[in-house]
Amino acid sequence: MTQDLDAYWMPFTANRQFKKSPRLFVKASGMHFWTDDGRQVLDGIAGLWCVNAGHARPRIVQAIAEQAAEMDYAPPFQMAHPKAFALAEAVARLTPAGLNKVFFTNSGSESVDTALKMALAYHRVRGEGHRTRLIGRERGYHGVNFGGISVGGMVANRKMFGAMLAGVDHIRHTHDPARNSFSVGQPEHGAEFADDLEKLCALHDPSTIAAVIVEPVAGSTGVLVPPKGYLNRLREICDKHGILLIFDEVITGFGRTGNPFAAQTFGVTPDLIVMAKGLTNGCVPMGGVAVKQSIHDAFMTGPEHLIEFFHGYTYSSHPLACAAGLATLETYAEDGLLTRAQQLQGYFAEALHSLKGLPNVIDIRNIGLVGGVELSALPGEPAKRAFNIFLDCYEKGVLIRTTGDTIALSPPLIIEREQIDQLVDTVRGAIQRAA
Ligand code: PXG
Repeated sequence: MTQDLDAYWMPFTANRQFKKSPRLFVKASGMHFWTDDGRQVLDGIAGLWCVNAGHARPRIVQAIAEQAAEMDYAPPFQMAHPKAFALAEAVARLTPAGLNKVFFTNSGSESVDTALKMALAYHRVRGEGHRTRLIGRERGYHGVNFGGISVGGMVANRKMFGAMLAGVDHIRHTHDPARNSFSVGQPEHGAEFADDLEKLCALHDPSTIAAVIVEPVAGSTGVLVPPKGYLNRLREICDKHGILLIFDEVITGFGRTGNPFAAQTFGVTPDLIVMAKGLTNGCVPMGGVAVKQSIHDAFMTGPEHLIEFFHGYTYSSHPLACAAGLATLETYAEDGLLTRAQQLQGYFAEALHSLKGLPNVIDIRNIGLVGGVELSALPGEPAKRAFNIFLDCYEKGVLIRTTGDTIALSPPLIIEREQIDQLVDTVRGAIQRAA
């Protein structure tokens, strides 16, 4: 290792540990990465929950290359290019009926802040500017911008950064190991956690609340699958009180739970869907927000030459991202990837739950092609046992992700059964060695 690692301040990384023993990928194809010393590593987390069609898909690679040569950039304000409209149409065909307007950003974090701003502005343009409160959930992850960490519920992501947005409150998370541990698929117990929203309505008065944002399946805080009936109950309470419901589908979008969006898997339609990651198969940074027609239309008043929504990014609907997005959605359609998790989830669940009974395994959670294996922490050293398992798996040629003492698995949706076996068997060995 001759390269100087000094200048790069790495995101969400233990920088000093990493630089002592770096882990570098230099190539990726299909289900695999290759390290700088030539080892093949099975990708158990789709890059970072984003490479849903697997790596280096030729159609996507070619679309990006051609677009870069044809038109590298076009301004997105007061100008546009054809692929932006085409991608919005293609996305709107995948979202639940009614969510047919799409705004583009460059990341999940930007999409979250965009959705929150849309919600506030929507109420205001309708003469309900008193609806200013935003409600998130404990253990929620909505990216790292100020809006997202304000409604988010990951303590480490918040505590260093001051007072956050004013007027934000949180409902409880749904993790209830006493009643639900080792649930296969959706847990039985906990729909009543949604009633926290009623309590907040009683406390603040519903007329002050603009929106509620939740991940249908909480990803970053350890794969928390919604209890049966929970999301339906949230929807009912929002409807009753005129509150917008936002699903953050940055992780669950584009096939992870067996449908294009988790909204379809769980049969609950939000008012706004936040997306990113799988939108471009992780190839070019891009995010988006899909909204109901009625939300969009509420802005379309006033003189026609005036801007209706004062928001956007220099790289909103970037040509390379749109080209990648279109090729990605074509690839998903061609390979049937957005519903492939339905065929594999039984096999995946069985493999994952075979880890029950191993030392220190205290819970296993799954839905579609996402799984979480929770371990008891080493005494006095939270997150260390899982991190050791992560390093061990990496040495054995498998990339997993850990958050706290939970192992998260979310492989590319092209994964084959033998690769599920390899993934789970490698995790099994590492858990045994970490005991
Ligand atoms: N919302 C959700 C639900 C996410 O999972 C974001 C927003 C932010 O997206 P950007 O593109 O701004 O990073 C995310 C991101 C992990 C992990 O290990 C997950 C994410 C990011 C980093 C790590 O669980 N998801």
